[in-house]
Amino acid sequence: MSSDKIESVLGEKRVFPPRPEFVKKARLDAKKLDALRAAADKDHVGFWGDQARKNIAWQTPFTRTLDDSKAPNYQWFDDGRLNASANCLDRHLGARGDKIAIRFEGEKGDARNWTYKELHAEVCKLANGLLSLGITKGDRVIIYMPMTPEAVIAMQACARIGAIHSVVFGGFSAASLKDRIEDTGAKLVIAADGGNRGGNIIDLKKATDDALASGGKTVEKVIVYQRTKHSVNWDAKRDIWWHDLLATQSERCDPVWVEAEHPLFLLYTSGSTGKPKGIQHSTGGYLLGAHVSCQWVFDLRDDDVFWCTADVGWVTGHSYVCYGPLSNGATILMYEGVPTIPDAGRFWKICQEHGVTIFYTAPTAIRALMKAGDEWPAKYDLSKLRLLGSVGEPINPEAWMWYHRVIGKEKLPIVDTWWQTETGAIMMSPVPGATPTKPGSCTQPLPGIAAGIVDDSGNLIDQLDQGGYLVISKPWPSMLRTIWGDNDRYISAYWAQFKNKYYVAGDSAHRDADGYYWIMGRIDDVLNVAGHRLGTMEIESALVSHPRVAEAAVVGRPHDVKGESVFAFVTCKGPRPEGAEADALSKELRDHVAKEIGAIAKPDDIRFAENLPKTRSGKIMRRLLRSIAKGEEITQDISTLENPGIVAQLAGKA
Ligand code: 6R9
Repeated sequence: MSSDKIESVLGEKRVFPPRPEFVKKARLDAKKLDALRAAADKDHVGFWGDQARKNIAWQTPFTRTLDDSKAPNYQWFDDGRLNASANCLDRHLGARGDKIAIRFEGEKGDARNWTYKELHAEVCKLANGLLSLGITKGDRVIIYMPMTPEAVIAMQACARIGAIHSVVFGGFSAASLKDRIEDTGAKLVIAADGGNRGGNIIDLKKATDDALASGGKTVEKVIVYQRTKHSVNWDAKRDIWWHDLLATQSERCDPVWVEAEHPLFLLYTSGSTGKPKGIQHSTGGYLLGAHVSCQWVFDLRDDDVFWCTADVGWVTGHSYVCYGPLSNGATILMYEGVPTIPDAGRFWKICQEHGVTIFYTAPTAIRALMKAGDEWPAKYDLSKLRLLGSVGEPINPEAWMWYHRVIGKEKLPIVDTWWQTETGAIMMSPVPGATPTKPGSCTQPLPGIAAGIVDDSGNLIDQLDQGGYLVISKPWPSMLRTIWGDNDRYISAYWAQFKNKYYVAGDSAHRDADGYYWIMGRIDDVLNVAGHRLGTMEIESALVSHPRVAEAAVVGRPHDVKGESVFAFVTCKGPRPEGAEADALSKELRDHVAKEIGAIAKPDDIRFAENLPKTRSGKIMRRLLRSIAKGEEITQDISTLENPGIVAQLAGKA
């Protein structure tokens, strides 16, 4: 975290109280929110038990709310049974069967709506198709799809039969896909031929073929949804067209009732060490978190059109495209492509044409749209919007104010929501009818979320404006249950630092005089590039797997749109490349990282040096590299460096 960033948010004094027009109709006003908080403070477990009974349709009601006997492997509602897909679909068929569940628009402008009845029928057909291929409860299924309704249908179909889905973001490479297939031991991949993005076809089928050619031997079948209709290779023994499979299936498929703790999905995310971790979420607790946070944070109501722009490959797409809004019977909008096709007005045009009322996106998108100019939103009627949201990284006050002024016309509440893949649902956020907002602060924890800030020794910090580790001190229903196949890593990554007393989020934060939280960013070696989490180690290993690379160190560099960009320092086997050779190798290494991980991880800058700056004990001095990447004058003490002469070379001055 740079000191100038801390300065800029500490200096932020503007406060925006909820507007009376909003409060009047809001699900929660300050009084109701206080009552929820008081109930949770009085009886944390009882509070969540009540919420679970009130909000979730149980096939078998639970009698035990929290089992903490194996802490920190907490279990919630564990003797209850339910089905996530029945909660998202079947329970709306009576009152909302003909209501639109999904409004879809493709990048090329094609559009289609799905009612709850239609969505239910399609999910049942696919679920029956999965059963016909021998997929049953507990089997893992990889989903590798573009942002079309079929991605949601695939997730719901897995949930319906108790199969555990793991969605892999379509921007990840074949190599990343293969790693995830192997770690989950998936039997089946549901892919598409391709998706439309940025005017190009993303060839998902080819990536799937490549992944399976190099490994992933547990996969028996690949279901291919035909989207782009480009020609693809076909393995008749393994591949099945989605439309062929569904053609003969019944529109009825009874949900498989699963225990509340049955894993609903695995989702891979980057940590500070090693390969991405398979975050395991439960069915009951997860669904409860996604469900109630939609009501509390988004004030979600029956006549809303809710657009969360996240891809279903990220947790935000799981909780706020798929499970949260659908379990509430809302209408969601899904858009396949990028915000700039055919021009920078696309998002605003979609808002106008589909009557979007709630818009939830990431600061990186807000900054990009802000940069494109105020004339784009000015062209469209945004008067249906009533609530704006932000997620994925700290939103800088400048971007917040633009969002407020230009999109919100100084009237709409903005909810800056802090949470993580691991937390399953929003943890801290303003409640729009109750919480005054401050640009750059995610304000306060939601009811039933016990957040705190601790120092290096694990003592809670009460003083204001003193930064520390952001922790959660009580279990909550939508928390991750473990890391798939590696419970030791679950404990060491999230709990061990303070002797299993706190969940350690990996972010630093401080609190102001009103008890508002200000997230300062990651304290581990995780970068946040355009809202995507990337481990520096992952990118370093990708670089080192190239034959010319001897050693690599990756750091983040502040970037005005992406938040952070990837900056790599590389030493080569043989002489240090210079001039045209260095340029050619840079390009090759960037492509290599795209192949190993995905285009989102490509370094923006690569600098070659004969050596990396190391302490005498052999540790790479990342702090120094971060300063160099920023182009700062080096004022740090480099006397402990083994090779001080290297600094000029790293800085590009020798
Ligand atoms: C939901 C999601 C989690 C990390 C998290 C933090 C950063 C997310 C934020 C935020 C400040 C916010 N983050 N929301 N930082 N303010 N409103 O993004 O999950 O991809 O797992 O990333 O993102 O650093 O630790 P995930």
